[in-house]
Amino acid sequence: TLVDSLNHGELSWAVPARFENSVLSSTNYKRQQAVREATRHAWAGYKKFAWGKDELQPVSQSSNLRWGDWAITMVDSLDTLKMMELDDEYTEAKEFVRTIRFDRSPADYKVQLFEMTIRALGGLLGAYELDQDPMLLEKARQVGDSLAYAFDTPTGLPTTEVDVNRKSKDGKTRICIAEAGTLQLEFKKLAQLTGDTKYAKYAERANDAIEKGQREHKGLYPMHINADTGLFDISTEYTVGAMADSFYEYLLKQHILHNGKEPKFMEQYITSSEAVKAKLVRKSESGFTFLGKLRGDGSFENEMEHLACFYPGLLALGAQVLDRPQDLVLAEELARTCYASYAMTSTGLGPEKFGFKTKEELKARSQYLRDSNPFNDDGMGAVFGHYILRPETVETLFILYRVTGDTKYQEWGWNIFLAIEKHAKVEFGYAGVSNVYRSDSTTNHIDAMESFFLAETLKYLYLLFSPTDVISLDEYVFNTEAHPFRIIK
Ligand code: DMJ
Repeated sequence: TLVDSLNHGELSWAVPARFENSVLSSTNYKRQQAVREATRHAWAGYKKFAWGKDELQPVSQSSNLRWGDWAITMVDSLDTLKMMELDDEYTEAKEFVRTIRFDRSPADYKVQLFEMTIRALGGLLGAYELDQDPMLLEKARQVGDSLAYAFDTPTGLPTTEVDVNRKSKDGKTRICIAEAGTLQLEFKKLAQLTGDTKYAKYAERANDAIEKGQREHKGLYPMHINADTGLFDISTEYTVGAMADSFYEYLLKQHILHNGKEPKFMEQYITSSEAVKAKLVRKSESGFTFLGKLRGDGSFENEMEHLACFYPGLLALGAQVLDRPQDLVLAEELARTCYASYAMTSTGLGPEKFGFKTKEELKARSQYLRDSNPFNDDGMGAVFGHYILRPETVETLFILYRVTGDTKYQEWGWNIFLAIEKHAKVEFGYAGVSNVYRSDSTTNHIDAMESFFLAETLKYLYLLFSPTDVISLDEYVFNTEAHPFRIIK
């Protein structure tokens, strides 16, 4: 295979002239190209069995319309294809996107505001930033207009869904904070690029409503808020994992997007990161620093979600932008833990959720639990053992590499890429893995290739091996789906 050849040094891509004087070594160039080949393979599977549909189902070699029939894998992949100079693939994708009407849902589904903001609106804006084709911005505006019905609430916080065909909000008004706080980058960028301030107002009203909500812990936000009343549901949990994650991310990233011109976001980010450090960071008995969950009853869960592995990258970015060296120390410790969650398994892939046990707890476990749920000598083991091609750990490795220049992050990323090639690659595309401890079977696949695999996982891996001026962090900020937005200077 390609990767075997690479490991044995058999492939001899010539390093192109434009990279000759860069810090890109030939090893990095080969690795970067291997990721590009993987992207081509994922795309070819999508093209063959899911062209124009939302997602490829690579095991059954079929497709789905899970997101409302907006060809979401294609829209989410545009800037990845562009960045990797997969020109034929990019051109054919763009021609198809030109035909999509984002003012309706052909499948007549209610579309999810959060997902379509980060994937569809974010994807079109990211591609527009790299390409400047007005068609892409027009499509982004169409998505923005369709999603905007969700903001028709007394507080300006959105509902969870939109009925695009009936032009109305839909779904629940008890929303999670990730839904409330992961639209600001996209709608503000749309406002800047179109010159239409109404889009920025949607973002600001949602920000204001969150700020007004009463909270128990300074800097930490309960998981749910009510879009009708603006009240937080204070009985819920506190986490930087599922349902909360990108809310925290966008505090810092709004500050970056505006090039530091809106200091309130910096203050909110600093307050939140201090609270996260005080309340959610713990160290395991064997010395692994991790991010757990504070439950409503005040107890603490010694488990970390794969999703929370974006947080070390966020801390590293904040450390650089806001000159907070202590945050970088913590970011590196947490990144080591996230990487260890991959390295501990027999596939080299990281589980959806992992946890820590003390020596005492390990001893007390029954034989059944020991067999079915392995924990290693460090007391670390999977809680949910599947891997669905998620990006957060490689995202963190990419940012840490850019911030520190430490090549260990490239080595870790390469090991993860090799594990993906070995265990997630199928004949047409890539599939999730149902048990990261099972390396022996071909029946170990989940029949889904999520669009974030192309949008994020492969993109961050590619950038990890690229020269640092390819999508420089001085010029761009990534939305939570890895779409690059130019910093507004
Ligand atoms: C992506 O859609 C985004 O990264 C989001 O912030 C979290 N979930 C997935 C990837 O795991």
